[in-house]
Amino acid sequence: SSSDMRSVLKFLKKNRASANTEYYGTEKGKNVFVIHLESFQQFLIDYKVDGKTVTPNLNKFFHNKNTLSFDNFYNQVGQGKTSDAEMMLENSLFGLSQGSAMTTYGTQNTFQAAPSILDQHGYTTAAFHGDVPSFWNRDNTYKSWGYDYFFSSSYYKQKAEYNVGYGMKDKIFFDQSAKYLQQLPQPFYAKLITLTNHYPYEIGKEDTDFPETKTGDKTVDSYAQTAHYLDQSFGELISYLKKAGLYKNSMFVLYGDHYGISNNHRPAIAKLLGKSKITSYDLAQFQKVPFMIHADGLKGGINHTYGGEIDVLPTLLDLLGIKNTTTVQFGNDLLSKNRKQLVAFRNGNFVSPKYTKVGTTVYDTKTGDELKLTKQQKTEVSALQNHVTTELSLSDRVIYGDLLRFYEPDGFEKTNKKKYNYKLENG
Ligand code: GP9
Ligand code: MN
Repeated sequence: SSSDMRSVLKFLKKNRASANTEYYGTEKGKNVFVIHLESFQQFLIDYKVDGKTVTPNLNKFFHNKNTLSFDNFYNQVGQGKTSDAEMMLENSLFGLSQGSAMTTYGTQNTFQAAPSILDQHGYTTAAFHGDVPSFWNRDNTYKSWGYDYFFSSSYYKQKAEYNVGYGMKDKIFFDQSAKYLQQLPQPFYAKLITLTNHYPYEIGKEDTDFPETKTGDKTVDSYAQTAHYLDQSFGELISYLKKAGLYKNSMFVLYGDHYGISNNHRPAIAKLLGKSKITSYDLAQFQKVPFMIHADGLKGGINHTYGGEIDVLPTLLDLLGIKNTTTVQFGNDLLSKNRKQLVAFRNGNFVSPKYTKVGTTVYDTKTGDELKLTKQQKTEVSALQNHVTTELSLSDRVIYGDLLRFYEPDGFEKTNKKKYNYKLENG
């Protein structure tokens, strides 16, 4: 009801971190590229297999002086995997504790999503993905989010050898996306969702000369190969964009959506990380994914703030100088100096700079040691737990109750889903 909406707004207002004046609006008016690195984990950055670098292009990006690189950034997805990541990134709402919010609520609900917000600030918005449009109910959800365009598999020239796994190979996908990107009116917001680095990490001999890892776990060992392929694809995309004159006037946002190697592979994870055994603490830390923002002239560096996917939207809007204090967002600007550094996982576990909580066990985040809590520590941990539980349940209420239909903030117009049609006119 609308009174539920009031409790949500009260919570958000109390917890809102202020923007960092050093960064606010510095990227105003630039094109925005959001590059979704499928199943890509942070440990791959600067990682080597048999002395060979897995991701040379992404590493270079990570260490570039104009890239803000976050090294304590966690994925927060649940069962909705990619779709949960998309929900968090573009709405700053959590996925649900079960299933996928895009699938169940994407068609009907009212949203205050990134594409709608940016559209109202003069942006053209487009999503690109080399799979069928119905996967994760994207075709309907993107209308609710206000995407002007959705380029899915039928927009791309197809050949049998262009596909592997779920859809188009990333190199072919980026190559063909480049020609659409060049035609988009600027400024634009373009999200490109890659696919090749997806379980079961299939890749043909013709597409890789990179060595497998040697954990002996079949589902794990080709992961570095598809990650390497994704890295090469990214390198190619950047060179297309430079050629097309789209590089300098754009802000690039790169993120890994979720883990590639699940918790069922502890012995293999131990081998990859060079550890003798893997604890629940290690598995929680293994949920780190890359988050990088690059733009010409941006003051970059490696940033150690603790955050996650829920925090992306306010961060981007602040960089673009777009007011976002009235729209509903559960995250907080990663560049803010007074943000609460607390990362909620969908199951209620969490990580803060001091504590990593998994089930009922609490670890010291710095050392990984299991803690026997003092009275003082107990109080701190339960305050954090309380915050996590509250934000997850309030976000759930927004989605279950479609609460955003009751709230029209200043400076934001309700999305008109009927305006959008992603069907190709002639087949
Ligand atoms: C398919 C894709 C995969 O279109 O985005 O989603 P995932 O299995 O990673 O959730
Ligand atoms: Mn995914």
